[in-house]
This record gives sequence, C-alpha cells and structure tokens, in this order.
Amino acid sequence: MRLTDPGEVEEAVRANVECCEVIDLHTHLFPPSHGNLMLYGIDELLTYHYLVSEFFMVAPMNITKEAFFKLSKRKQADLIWDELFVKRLPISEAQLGVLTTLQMLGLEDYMEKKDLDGIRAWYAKQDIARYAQRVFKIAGVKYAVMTNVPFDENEAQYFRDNESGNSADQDYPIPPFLKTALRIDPLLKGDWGTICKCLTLEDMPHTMDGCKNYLRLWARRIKPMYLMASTPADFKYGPGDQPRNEGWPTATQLINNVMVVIAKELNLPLALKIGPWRGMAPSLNPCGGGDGVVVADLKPLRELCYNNPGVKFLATVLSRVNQHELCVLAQKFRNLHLYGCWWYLNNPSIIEEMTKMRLEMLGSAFTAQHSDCRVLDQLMYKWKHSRTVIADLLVKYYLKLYRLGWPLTYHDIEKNVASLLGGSFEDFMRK
Ligand code: FIX
Ligand code: ZN
Repeated sequence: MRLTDPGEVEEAVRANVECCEVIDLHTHLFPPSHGNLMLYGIDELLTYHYLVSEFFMVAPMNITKEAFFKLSKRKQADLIWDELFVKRLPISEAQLGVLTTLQMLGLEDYMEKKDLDGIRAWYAKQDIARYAQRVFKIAGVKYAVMTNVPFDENEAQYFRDNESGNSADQDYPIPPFLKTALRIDPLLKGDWGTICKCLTLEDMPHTMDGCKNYLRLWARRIKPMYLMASTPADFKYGPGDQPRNEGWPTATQLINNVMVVIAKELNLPLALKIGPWRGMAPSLNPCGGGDGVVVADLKPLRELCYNNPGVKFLATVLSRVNQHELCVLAQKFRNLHLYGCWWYLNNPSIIEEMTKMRLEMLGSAFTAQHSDCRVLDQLMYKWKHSRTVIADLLVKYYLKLYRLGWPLTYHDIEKNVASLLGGSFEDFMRK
C-alpha cells in the first residue's frame, strides 16, 4: 500500500532498517567448534586491538607494551577498563561499542555499578553454542562470512580433514549462520616463502601449478563463498613489480597465473581489501593493532576488472581519500561490487559520509556495511551503530522520492533496505 505522509515514510524506514536480517560479508569470527579461535566475552571485548591502541594513548608510561602483552587477557582487560572506562568517559566508537553491547545483553545494572567482575560472572554462566545463536539473533545477522586462512596452521587444522567440503561430514559442523572465505594474502604480497612452506605441508611442488593445486584443495576443503586478499602498502601490479626475493615470482605473476586463473576456474569472486600498512607501529603487532593506512593506487583494481571481465571482484578500500575514486570504478565495471566501511572508516561520521556518496553515485547497487568483528559480541554493537546512521540517512533519501511524487510503498522500502544490507551482494554473486 502506498505511503501517504512523510511520517509513514520515516516510520517504514526506521522499522525496516531495524528489523532487516543483514548479511555480514566480512568478519573474523569462528564457530564454537574452533576452540580458542572463537573469541567472545568481556575480556575479549576490552582487549580488542582498537581499544589496546586507545589504551596506550593514555596509559602511564611505566606500563610498557612488552610488559602489557605478557599479562593474561584478564589482567590486560582490567587495565583497559580502569584507564578507559573508570578514569575517563568512554566516548570513542570502540569504547561506546562495549557499552552498547552490554546494554543489548541487558547488563545495564552491572554497567551502572562499573562491576567488571559481575559481567565476567554473567558470561561464565553462558552456554557458548546457545550464546552464539542468541548474539546473531539480537544483532539481526542472517549469516556472517568468516576469514579462513589456510596459511595459518592454527586455523587450517580445523579444516584439514575435510576433503569433501560437506559440512555434514565434519566432526565439528560449521553452523548455518557462518560461511567461509578463503584468504590468500601471501599471493598479493608476493610472499613465495610462506607459500612454499605451506606447499611442503601438503606435499606439493614449489611451482605455480603446485600453488594452483593448493588453492583447489583448500577450496574443496572449506567451500568458500569467495577468495580474498589484502594488499600490502607497497603493492604494485604490472611492469613496476619486483620479486620480494631473488628467484621468487612477483605478486603480479602470482595474481595473473594463479589467483585469477583459480577464481575463473572455480567461479569464485575475488574480494580485495586495499590500503592497510601492515605493521606500521610494530610494538602494537602482538594484539593485531600495529597496522596503519595508506592512500592506495587504485589502478591495479581497474586493470584487474578491465582485463578479467569474467571474474567478479568485491572491493573495500581503507583510506577515506580513495572512496570517491572507488565509486567511479564501481559505476564503470559491472564485475565490481563495493562493500562496507572498513576498520578506520567504521565510525558513524564516516559511515554517514561514505554511504551518502555511494547512494548518490551507485543507487542501491552496493553493500552498505560489513562488521569486521573479531569478537562475537561485537556483532551487536557494530550493527546497531551502523543501522542508526543508515536509517537516519535513508529517511532523507526516501523522503526525496516521496516529495517528488513517486509512489512509495512499505514493500519498496523493505526491498531497498534489504538490498543495501546484503541483497545487492547476493544479486551480484548470482549474476
Ligand atoms: O585485513 C583485515 O581483514 C582487517 O580487517 C584486520 O586485519 C584488522 O585487524 C581489523 O580487525 C579491522 O577491523
Ligand atoms: Zn578484516
């Protein structure tokens, strides 16, 4: 039925953005069956690498990073709680995120008393499998795509025996709310050393063919939704690219002769994550927080899309400066789909700016957000915070349509919101 006044439009938008079951197309979550890899709970929330970095901005100088990283998770969490939540008002996005999470779990009483041990005791009573389901339900996430790194033995061990790729055959089935993605950064890095070590583990020759067989094997094992890789800060593609070591293939050769070939053969999209500067602040590397950002050269993305019309690319770019250029690329190449506000961009003010730009340049043919969660519980706050910004924006955009006299129905809004929060991604994957 047609919506007949601005109030109805606004109500329809807010209700749909709040209730839409989203697809989270990039996270670092794991299922409960993957042991310690699955992070959840208050100590993990407090020691999220975003918060560790913020902690060291204000921590007393006598707490060295070396000493801090030797402490147990619990002790690290105590220090962070004390400096960021007790001594100061927790107003950064990552700090507010912890509070939103506690509120969404109904733990306001503990929060009001700043009772960290009470929160810990609450968590200790949870059954992890049931809790995981509950978090997905509260967050309104239909499924989240994991990041599965075959080059990391800690992770690989959980998939190694699963040649058939049929989750029903596994001792530890992956729950339906988690999907796999095969992460292959060493190829984009031209890191032949790491690749060779892993080829040896699988008894495969140190050749391009060996490398292709390695990816085929891992694709059979984990049945990924897509292949994914992140660029190094000094990424070069094409003529200027040099091998990292004498006798090694270049990143360009690995991309052209292995990555793209396998993506085509297995009909898997390539998700490219462009713009981090890995290990920029090495002393923060132990918590995963040492990475910075660079303004990237997007010519390689253009070349890849242009030269491989038969391969689909998903892309997200870390620098704010690159966002406009990325939108132009997405408008021109129908094999390119943009997703999310990644990492340093996942802040309300920047989500607002980027989503506006994308709506204006791409309509609804993009995916507005992904969470990048490392800790299960973060799904709740990251999606809640994003939904708030997206709803405020969409009210304005749909009201423009309404004021122009376009016949808007509740169903139109429901469909459009679903597109922006995962539907466009699924359409792109199907096309
Ligand atoms: O490369 C990535 O997937 C990044 O998202 C992570 O490495 C990063 O540490 C992160 O957690 C960002 O949110
Ligand atoms: Zn990530």
